[in-house]
Amino acid sequence: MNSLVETAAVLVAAGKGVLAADESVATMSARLEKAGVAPTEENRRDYRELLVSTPELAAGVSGVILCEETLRQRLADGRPFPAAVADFGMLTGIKVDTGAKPLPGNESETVTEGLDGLFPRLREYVALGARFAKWRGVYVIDDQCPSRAAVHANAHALARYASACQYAGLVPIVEPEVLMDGTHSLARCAEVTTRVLGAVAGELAAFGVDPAAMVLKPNMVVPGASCPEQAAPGEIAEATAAVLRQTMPDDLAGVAFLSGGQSPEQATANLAALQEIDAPWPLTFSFGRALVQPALAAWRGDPGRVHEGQRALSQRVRANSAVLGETAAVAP
Ligand code: 5MM
Repeated sequence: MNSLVETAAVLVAAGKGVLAADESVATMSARLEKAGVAPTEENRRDYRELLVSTPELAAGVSGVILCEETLRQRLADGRPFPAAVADFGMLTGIKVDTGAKPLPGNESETVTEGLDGLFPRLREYVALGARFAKWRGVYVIDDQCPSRAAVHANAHALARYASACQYAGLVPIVEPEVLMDGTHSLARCAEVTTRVLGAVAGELAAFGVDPAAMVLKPNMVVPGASCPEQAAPGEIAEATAAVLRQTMPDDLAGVAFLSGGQSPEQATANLAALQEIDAPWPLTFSFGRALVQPALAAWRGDPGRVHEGQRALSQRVRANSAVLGETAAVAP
């Protein structure tokens, strides 16, 4: 087995998922401000230190995705974040896109940028200790969207990114996110997610990306957040698995779902229902908000409340890890 295939298998090992702590500086600053914390570089660092140093985090987390700012920061004890994450028994990931930007001609939609100069950046991230990477394409659902242009442009970028990662020695997490915003039905989300994942799979194949050395990070197939008819976890799991089976190759290393704005409890319930589905790949989590929101709310920037923040993160990680079954002894 080559090392990228092994690393991808570690990321989706039984009982474990990925912690997405890679909010860009702008997003993280906004979330800190909302929680009443000054949006300074030091506070962003303190918050990420709280997360990665949570006791026993590695029991349920295989890898932590960081943004570039955190990748270059140090813990209070002087260790660079990638070295500390490795010491804690996890792999370091790095968000390498530079954000979803308006798509000229289709301004209500976005294309994710960051391909210019990507390969040398990836080589540098490897030197800094990263073992995997992440790139997120974003798709909106309404009567007109997503357009063919948005579906094609984002699939193309995701595939170029994933190919560059594998050449640079990083496992790519490929994240096409169909947003939950809107009144659309479960069936409409399934139809759009099928189009999006089908296009992504086609571009990945065209660029020669090895499915066994990558992890897909899709949305679960859910009704729009404002749809009057919501769905039970069993329906969501069935719809999600049907879309994945229709679009993804059997030799994909694994699927690690984003939470997409679901409450922490909803995301866990849906992940649990997905475990009941017969699928050729491990199905795990790569949640951001559904893991860290309770931690941020408990910490509130108070150095005296670090343990409360870590306890809140620990609870969410354990809840999700528990639905995944036995933890396998796979070394990072
Ligand atoms: C943690 O947030 C990630 C970075 O977002 P921005 O670039 O917008 O700051 C984001 O890609 C995240 O990993 C995914 O959206 C999944 O997070 P959720 O909260 O949907 O599980």
